[in-house]
Amino acid sequence: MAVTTDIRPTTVESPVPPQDLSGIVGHRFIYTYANGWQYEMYVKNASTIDYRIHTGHVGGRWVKDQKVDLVRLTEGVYKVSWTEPTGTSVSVNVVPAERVLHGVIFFPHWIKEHGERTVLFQSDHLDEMRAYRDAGPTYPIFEVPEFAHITLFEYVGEDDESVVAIAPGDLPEGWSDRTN
Ligand code: FER
Repeated sequence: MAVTTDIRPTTVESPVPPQDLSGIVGHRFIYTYANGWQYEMYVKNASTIDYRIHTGHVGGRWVKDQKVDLVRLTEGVYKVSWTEPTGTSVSVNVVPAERVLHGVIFFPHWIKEHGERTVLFQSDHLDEMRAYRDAGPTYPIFEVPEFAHITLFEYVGEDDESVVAIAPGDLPEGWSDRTN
């Protein structure tokens, strides 16, 4: 039986379980959270994502070259975590084989009040986002913990700048609704 024989508890001497990220690196996936928000993530390499937000509180926002912490927790279970220049923190657990994902978004209070300020191509507005972050208010944090269903999961290759290259609003009608 395939049980947990190769999963050893982590220790100070051996802190990280075996890491094989090939099941998520180089993949693009589109998913819809239970609250209806539709997102797209491209894991460009083991430390970088590009993404687009198709609908939701900050629908229309898109980002390239966000640095992330990516780990494999166990066979087929991945966790992607990062903090945005806006001050938003995100941690997403992804189980591709089950087409399931769970994300927790921690928005600073100013984004709850003024999400529209972040609806742009962030890479062209990094200093502006940091200025908003520093102006706040940060608290109370707006936490959004939601499951999502992965509607599309595909291998597109690593470090391909053409995968996420245009704004969500400039894609053909219905583009993000393609499933597999
Ligand atoms: C996600 C949840 C939130 C995600 C990105 C965010 C790419 C980004 C939030 C923000 O900065 O507005 O699943 O995946």
